[in-house]
Amino acid sequence: MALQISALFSYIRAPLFTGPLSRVRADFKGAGVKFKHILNTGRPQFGGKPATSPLRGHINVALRTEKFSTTPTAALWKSSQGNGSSSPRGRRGWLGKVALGAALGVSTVVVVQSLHTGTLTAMALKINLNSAEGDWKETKDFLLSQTVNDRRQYYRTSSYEKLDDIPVWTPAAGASEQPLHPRNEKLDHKISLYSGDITELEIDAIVNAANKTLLGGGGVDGAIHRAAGPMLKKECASLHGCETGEAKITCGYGLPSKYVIHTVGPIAQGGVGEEEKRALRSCYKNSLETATKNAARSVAFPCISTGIYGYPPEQAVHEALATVREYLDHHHDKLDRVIFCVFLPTDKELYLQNLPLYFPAEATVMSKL
Ligand code: AR6
Repeated sequence: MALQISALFSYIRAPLFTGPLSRVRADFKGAGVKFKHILNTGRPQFGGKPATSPLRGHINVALRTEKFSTTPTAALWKSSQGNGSSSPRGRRGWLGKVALGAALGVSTVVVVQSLHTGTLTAMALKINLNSAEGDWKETKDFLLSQTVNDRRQYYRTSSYEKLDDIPVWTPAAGASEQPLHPRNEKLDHKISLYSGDITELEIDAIVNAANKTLLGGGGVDGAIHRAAGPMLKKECASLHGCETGEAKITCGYGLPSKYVIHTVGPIAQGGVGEEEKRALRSCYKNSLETATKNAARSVAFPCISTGIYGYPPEQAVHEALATVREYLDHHHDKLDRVIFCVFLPTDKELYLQNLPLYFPAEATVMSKL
């Protein structure tokens, strides 16, 4: 018992309902009703709503408030008493521990979750995603070994979007412009257009529009690093940078996304030539290849290079859509979903206009009558 209590003390530092575990999120999907109930304690919210202004490239994700000042220390608890909870004694033990947890300022959710198979006896690993201390490799191995459900307690974002809740884009028949690619029905249900903050997507991999250092920056890069926490920069530092058009993968750490694929878009402030076009296409292709090599089946892209790097978005959209289309034609069995994540209303419009050219609906047969 002494060990149990000391384990509890060393495990729990955060007061009741703070830290990432403060979020008790219940998604009830049944009878067509969905509740997303988030218990929060008034800690600063992680903004991330898409900008409504058409201003480009200077989305001040950096202004979004820093968050999660508490230190969540996670642990793996091992059961030593089998499933003692089914006996009356076990049930008393449970209740006692839940009460003890509450008295100690421990989230009841944590206690119940930790004790569901028996008594606390050991801490196998401490995870602190708010600190740069600690071994990123161990942290990564631990997080990647978790199920999505188990990983949720480590998210540092204030909310997350499940893959199943991200609508699939369906082409409307009768597009006014002639498609640039033939229809491929194997690609139905594989494309989404998501308007919002990429850091909130609970998918296999999100793509980061990074710079060659891979050590963070502004725009979407800054947002991803802030949301993932300092371990991401530690792993990035081990990668020794990335060339334009290349892609490298890391763990997502405090992000709902399992992986981050970092790619470096071309700087196009001096205009777009063949070299910039090729580099932008390489970003998309290499990111998709990196995803499939790592068995990531759902991938989200921001509009690479179209912010700080100045690539005209009305040109970039074609490179993005053409490359994804070509890749999916050859590898549709390796990917379940490719999500184009737009942050600006103007980008959403561009994608809505151009998606039917690359992912057309079945041709409508015109009646002769
Ligand atoms: N979620 C989704 N998209 C976003 C988000 C977000 N949270 N925040 C911005 N965007 P940019 P770049 C969109 O400037 O042009 C960094 O400093 C934004 O609206 O982030 O490739 C790097 O370190 C735009 O559509 O990336 C590099 O130095 C898109 O993300 C440099 O910027 C890309 O804009 C890279 O510049």
